[in-house]
Amino acid sequence: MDDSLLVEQDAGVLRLTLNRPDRLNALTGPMHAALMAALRQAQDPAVRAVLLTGAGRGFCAGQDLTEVTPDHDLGATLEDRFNPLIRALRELPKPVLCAVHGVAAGAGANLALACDIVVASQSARFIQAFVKIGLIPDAGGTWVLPRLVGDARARAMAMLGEPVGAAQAEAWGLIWRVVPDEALAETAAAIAATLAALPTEAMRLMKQAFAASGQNTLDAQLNLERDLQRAAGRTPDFREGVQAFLEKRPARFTGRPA
Ligand code: T3D
Repeated sequence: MDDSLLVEQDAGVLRLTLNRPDRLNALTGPMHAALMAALRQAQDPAVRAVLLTGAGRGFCAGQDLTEVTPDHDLGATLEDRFNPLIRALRELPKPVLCAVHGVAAGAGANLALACDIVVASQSARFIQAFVKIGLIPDAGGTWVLPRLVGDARARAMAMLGEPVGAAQAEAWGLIWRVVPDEALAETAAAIAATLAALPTEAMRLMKQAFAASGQNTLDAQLNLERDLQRAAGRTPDFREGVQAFLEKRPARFTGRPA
């Protein structure tokens, strides 16, 4: 049995662990298929958050280069594997947390950056390694990098392919938070548990709003927020949130849609 992706579901969290540690979790065809199947599993209402992580000493070294033969059509790999994966992560109606330790290189870095929240250990590093093998950033890299860190840093990261350490990544806004190496697993599990207990429907609507904000004018975005907030206001979690506030108690969100 192929165990290159470990999938565990517990207490509302679907935990996905890239599991080819001897290859720094470089991504293969079977791993892509397993990731897509897991993201379909994540549509289950019992899943309220996804945690993506890697086994061994690093998060992910991108595409497995041993699969790349001289007659290989790179565009086809993107079309068939990476692009659907990045879209599935972005469009998943649940929050996706990525915990990065060690190296996140090439499409491995951009896989992490496609997630909603990225937490990294102090010794983690992000490398747009593509240029080292004559490629351009893919898996959404040329889209997400300028938006996260600005054009100047995005271009230098892509063109020089130098590692960006976790502290720098946090300071630049590439990722959410850096934690000590020994605290990563615990912190990631705690954030995932928190996400799984929050109003899932509100997070689905937030993801929709953020996805549209890149193209929208302020005016259009205000209209979209109006519509999405109207939908959020119809959920049981909104009613519970207000009720809990008035009763001065913690809210018990169910994640159920309206
Ligand atoms: O069609 C398409 O495929 C298009 C899609 C492209 C998407 C991409 O992701 S392109 C970019 C692919 N990734 C890279 O170019 C990164 C290659 N790896 C490295 O540069 C280095 O491994 C790292 C900087 C990531 C880490 O360096 P280090 O010194 O910590 O580890 P290492 O010794 O290089 O790697 C450990 C093992 O993993 C090693 O195997 P060995 O010698 O112990 O048998 C190494 O060959 C293997 N490995 C690392 N990265 C990959 C890999 N094997 C296959 N593919 C890899 N990407």
